[in-house]
Amino acid sequence: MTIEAAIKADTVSAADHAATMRDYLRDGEARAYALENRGPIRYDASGKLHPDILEAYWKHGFYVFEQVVGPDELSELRADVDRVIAGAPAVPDGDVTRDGRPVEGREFKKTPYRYAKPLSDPYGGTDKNKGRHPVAMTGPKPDDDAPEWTVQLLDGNLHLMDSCLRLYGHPGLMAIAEAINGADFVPYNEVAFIKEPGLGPSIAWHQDGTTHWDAPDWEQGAHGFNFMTQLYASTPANCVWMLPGSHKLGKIDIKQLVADAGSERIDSAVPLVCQPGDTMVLNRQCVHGSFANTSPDRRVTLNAGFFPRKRVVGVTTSNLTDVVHTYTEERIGDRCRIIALGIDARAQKFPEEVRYVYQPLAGQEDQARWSEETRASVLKNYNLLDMYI
Ligand SMILES: O=C(O)CCC(=O)C(=O)O
Repeated sequence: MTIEAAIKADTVSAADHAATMRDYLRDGEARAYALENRGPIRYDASGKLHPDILEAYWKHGFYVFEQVVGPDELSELRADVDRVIAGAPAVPDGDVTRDGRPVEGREFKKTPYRYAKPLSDPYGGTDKNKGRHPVAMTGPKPDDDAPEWTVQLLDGNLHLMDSCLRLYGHPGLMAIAEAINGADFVPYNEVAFIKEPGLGPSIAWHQDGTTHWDAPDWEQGAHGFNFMTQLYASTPANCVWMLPGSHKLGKIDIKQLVADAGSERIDSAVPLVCQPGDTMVLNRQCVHGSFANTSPDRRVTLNAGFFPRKRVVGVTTSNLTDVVHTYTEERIGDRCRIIALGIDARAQKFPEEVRYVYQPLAGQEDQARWSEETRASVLKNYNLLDMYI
């Protein structure tokens, strides 16, 4: 059987999948580095994000900010992620961890853990996630010693991991959010994508955003963006891929892209290659996705999304589990307090940094001090107020 036939029959081995991807990965990486949309966070004379960066972001739909996270902070983030994964049930809804301890995270109303079968595609070709993943990716056969389930996502980074709350309030990242979405930017959600070597599932090609595609004032930034901070190297084989410029094109026929390419390796896409400690910004309207991780390298990506406030106020919509919400001023205000809490948590740990002033809550800093009291009263279960557009 040829590799392509085996892929169709879903009997391809992990090794053969990796071999089939090789040329596509190499060519895509060269295209990615040719785009000239990466470098450290830079500001103009007035302290705002440098306009050249914004221009490159809006042109391509993503930008890689290099070395946002230094070595000590990176170690803390990695240790926190490892601690949370070690406390996860060995199987979905199980009572014990992989090493037989009682599971952790039960104090949170929303389960922190999402699972997938190793190397599978949990969403492609299904109506999950509001049907936004129209085509299934190849699900290679994992090695015989693979576990039955792998943790693919952590939900609620900020109440699970103090290091993530501190990263959230990073002044450079806040300045980027302001430059892209306006000074009154509002949060989306914070999740961690986990792609273990030989286990990490695909996230089939999709565009995020569900509410504003047909709006008369739809534009390239209508559904906001995600920060994606990389705790390990984000390589062509394990990383998110995207189609440059696709955030400007409205809803795209992904089935057609795959048909044109003759495989899931769609033409002209680029891998979002990053070093550990880099944070990239990805426009949620871009076509993007990731392949089954048949590489030997782990990827852990901390997502934190933000929207322009005007795109959220008064919107009635359902979240990914189909519960309907209206984003009132009060609800948005409550969710935005987490931004202020993150800024304060960061300022306490890194007093030498210039703390970011979040304009909608300027002057109210005393009402969002980070403490054990606000951990319980403000942060815990904050993600029940996540907003989805
Ligand atoms: O990290 C990944 O593999 C997928 C991320 C993604 O699709 C998203 O954040 O929308």
